[in-house]
Amino acid sequence: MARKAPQPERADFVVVANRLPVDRVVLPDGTVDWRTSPGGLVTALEPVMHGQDGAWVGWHGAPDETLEPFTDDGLKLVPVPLSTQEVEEYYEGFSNATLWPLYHDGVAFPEFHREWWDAYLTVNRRFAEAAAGIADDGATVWVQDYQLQLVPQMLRERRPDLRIGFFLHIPFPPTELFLQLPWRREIVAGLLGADLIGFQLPGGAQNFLRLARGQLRMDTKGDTVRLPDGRTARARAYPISIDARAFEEMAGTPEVVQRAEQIHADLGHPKTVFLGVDRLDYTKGIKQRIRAFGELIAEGALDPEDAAFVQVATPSRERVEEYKLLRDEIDRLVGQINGDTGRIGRPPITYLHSSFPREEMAALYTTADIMVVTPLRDGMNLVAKEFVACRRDGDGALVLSEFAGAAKELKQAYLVNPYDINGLKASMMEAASAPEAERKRRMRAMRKQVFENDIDRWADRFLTDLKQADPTAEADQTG
Ligand code: ADQ
Repeated sequence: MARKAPQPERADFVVVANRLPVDRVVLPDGTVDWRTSPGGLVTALEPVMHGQDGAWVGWHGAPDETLEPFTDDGLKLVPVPLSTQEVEEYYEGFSNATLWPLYHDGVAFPEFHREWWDAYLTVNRRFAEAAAGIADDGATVWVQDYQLQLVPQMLRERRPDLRIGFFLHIPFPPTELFLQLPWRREIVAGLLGADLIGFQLPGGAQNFLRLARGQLRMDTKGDTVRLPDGRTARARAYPISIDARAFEEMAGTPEVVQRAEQIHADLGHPKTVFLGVDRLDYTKGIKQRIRAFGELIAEGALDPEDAAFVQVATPSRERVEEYKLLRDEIDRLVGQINGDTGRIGRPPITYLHSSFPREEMAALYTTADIMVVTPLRDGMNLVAKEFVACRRDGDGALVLSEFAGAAKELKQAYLVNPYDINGLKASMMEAASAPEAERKRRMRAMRKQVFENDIDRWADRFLTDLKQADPTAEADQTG
């Protein structure tokens, strides 16, 4: 159980993210406790956070509630309060109905509302103040993701002594799209408050540098922006990854191996199991892949006796309109395909709208013959890497969208354009009929990539560069 202490001291290393890495749980006796939510970022930063005085600034997940900072398992946690209206306007509104669709190539229509922007400003300021309050003299602060793009500048104004890094987990869009944003200059200036701005891919960094030049008339040279106050900021790519060894180990435990066999038996031992795993999000191309599979069944290219598709979709952002619509559309599509082509005890698609423990995910990855990852646009896509890490048998094929950041690394996947349904169908069939030696050759290369470039390497590369970004740096932030 977590140990707690009141009011934490100041910290040398501070992470600022929309959410704290803990979830509140109510114990059987009614007392409230906090449990670390399992996520790649928390795992990656744990050694850094515990190796020195680490703190994490973020919302604790419940609106209209102000909590005092507390310590959980040696980690200082600084909860930032959000009102119900701020959750609607800053989080569901500006973050998830303006920035999220705009940054994902406009695959849904971004909405622009001035009140949402005002809330984004207010909440970013609150996060910056919380970070300024907990960071020790000369500390390193690492700000995460699209919800907090103004924090670097706001923090720099309050605390010029800090070394500030920023990492964007989602794509940074082409300038033509970004320029639609009425507050485009403010966002670029907000990010330029950081010493180092990290993107998933070099293309994102280049888009950003072009905007710094074009919108704010900054001097840039290579990946470096020279600011009027004499500072420099660098924009570079740091493709994120997973704790590959932890996934591999988990997949090898007797419980997971047995569970994988059970899932296969429950599906009726089909010859080919296709798998999709995503947050239920319109950027993930879930409809496209289900439609492709449905057509392959309807045309007789695949037989429901031999082939099954398992689609797991975690409920996500359920109060945002686009997500409600998407859920209905997928319900309808799956129902239609199963209704039209299924037989008793053999629905071609098993659709699960829920979240599962990591062990269950590892069992699913182990059961699958073909993992189908078809986002229309995705910063990276960790599911693809988790699948690869779990394949201790060196077998299994990955069908991967060329519009996922992961496609730049997992080049031996069956790369597809998810808008091209015929192409997607052809690639799914090619993967399903590939000889074992071919599948294993591809998987070997992908496993090498994922294991050599794991989450520790990602954090280490970013923090090493951040340390160099400030010539006055002394502290060792890499652990
Ligand atoms: P996401 O859009 O959430 O992340 P992704 O990278 O695939 O996408 O990560 C999803 C995570 O959720 C994975 O770890 C996966 O195992 C887990 N998950 C999915 N469905 C689940 C289920 N039903 N039950 C339990 N767990 C489930 C954003 C960006 C990505 C980027 C990451 C990290 O959109 O492009 O890769 O951040 O930077």
